[in-house]
Amino acid sequence: MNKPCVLLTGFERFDGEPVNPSEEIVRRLDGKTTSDHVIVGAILPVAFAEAPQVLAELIDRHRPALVITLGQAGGRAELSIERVAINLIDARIADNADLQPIDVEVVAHAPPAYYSSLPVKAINAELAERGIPAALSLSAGSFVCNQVFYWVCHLLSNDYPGTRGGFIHVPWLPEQALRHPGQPSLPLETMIAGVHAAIECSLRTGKDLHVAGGTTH
Ligand code: PCA
Repeated sequence: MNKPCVLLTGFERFDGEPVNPSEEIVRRLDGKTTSDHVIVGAILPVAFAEAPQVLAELIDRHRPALVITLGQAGGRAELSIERVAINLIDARIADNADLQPIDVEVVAHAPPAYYSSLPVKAINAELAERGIPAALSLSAGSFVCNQVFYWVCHLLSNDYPGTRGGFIHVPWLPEQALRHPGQPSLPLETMIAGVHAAIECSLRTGKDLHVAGGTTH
């Protein structure tokens, strides 16, 4: 029998960047086995019209036990474990297909938001223990990453209720940050170790930790 799989997605480059760190991480982890699961890596287009379709096909084809989607969040200093996907698209820039939707829903007649079904606090604690910069985040923005995060939650809760999924934003790579003076970055190896640890933690953890992780502002 085939091993169960983890679907790990990244995004292609966008916004004039020479690379997308999420793509680099996925390429390096694709095909690896962890906790008796095979990691299936895939790269999504930074395109509102196509990304949800590509994602839905991947989930339908692979029937993963876990879905972790990654994207670049330039300017953030840590791996950002996203908690909330919102049913809103408000694109600050055009996507790679030159679309710039403003104030439209991700999915019409669907809930305003979903929570990640990953054990976000356990992941955050695990990364802290390993010395990998990580933080919980309450917003994945209102661009293609939030759209894909929302679709992951929407598809899994409606069609695959036994499958957990969520989104992790990753900082720029050091070579990207050189073009953005004063901005933070993380080495690729650190991010790969962090995403790998997040996968293992998600497969191993049942109920998430009950520890404070909120913010006051
Ligand atoms: N980051 C963008 C879209 C693709 C990516 O890697 C975002 O945060 O929406």
